[in-house]
Amino acid sequence: MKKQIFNYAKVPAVLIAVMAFAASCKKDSSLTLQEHIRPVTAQSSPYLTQLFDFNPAPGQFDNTGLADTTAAKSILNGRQGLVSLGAWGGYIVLGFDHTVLDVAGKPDLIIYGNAFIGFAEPGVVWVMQDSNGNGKPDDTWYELTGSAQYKTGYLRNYSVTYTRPGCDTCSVLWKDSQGKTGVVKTNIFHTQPYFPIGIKANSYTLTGTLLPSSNIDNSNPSYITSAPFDFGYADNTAGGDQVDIANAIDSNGDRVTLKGIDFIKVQTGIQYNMGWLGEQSTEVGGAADLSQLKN
Ligand SMILES: [Ca+2]
Ligand SMILES: [Ca+2]
Ligand SMILES: [Ca+2]
Repeated sequence: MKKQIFNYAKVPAVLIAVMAFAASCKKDSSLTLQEHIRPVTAQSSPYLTQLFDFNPAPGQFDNTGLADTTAAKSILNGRQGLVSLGAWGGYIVLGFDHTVLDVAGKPDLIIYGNAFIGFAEPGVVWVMQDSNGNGKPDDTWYELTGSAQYKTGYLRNYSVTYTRPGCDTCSVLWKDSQGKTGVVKTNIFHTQPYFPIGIKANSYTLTGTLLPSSNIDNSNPSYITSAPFDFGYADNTAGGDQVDIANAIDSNGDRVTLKGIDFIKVQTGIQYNMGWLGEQSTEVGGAADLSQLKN
């Protein structure tokens, strides 16, 4: 007997259209119910619109106009500003006015910084869905993995405690969760306190992911250079860094699937003293939803 093969060419076009519409309705309703997707509207901005938290690590720009709340707000609604996050672990938490969807096979976000050739200061990018739909970043952070994940010196669930120094111009001592100690070294170019004046306790602890410092070349101490990672980090390459929501991982390093995200956190990823250039410190100049960005 001749085997029957379903031939789409014989199905009326109108029936195919009805089938496609039914499939898309089913998909859309499941997104809305399960993911609290906030759709793009005519008023939506491609850029960040909300600042939720700014918690810098000590650094040479702390307590200056490059690392205060005004600087943190300057990166909203476009690309006019810049904020410095200080040494390892300093971070900023920001939000969009809509859910940034994961477009399959494409990067979804661009994070602007001030990196240039030979001077990357890579920051780890974290993303969060507003799973409980309350408009606040009180859900689960997922790291966006990049090319450093499997390199020696990469560490998740890492933390550093910074201690208030004995004088305003003294270097800031740190101790990490591995028992290692060091200083965020003060320099002659920036003579204000490096320990954030907003911190009232005598020490504070930051937690996140440590990136390896293996791309840093200190063979010429008068000009230490920092080459970028291949992909996946903020303040890594000139012109901004594109990252993909599909690269989200959980605290075990396993991939997770997110339909979209509402909040991002950028966090300085490397602990390193760059000599007269000061500490490695990620700068953020804003971010945008690539699918909404007009050329
Ligand atoms: Ca994507
Ligand atoms: Ca929430
Ligand atoms: Ca920088």
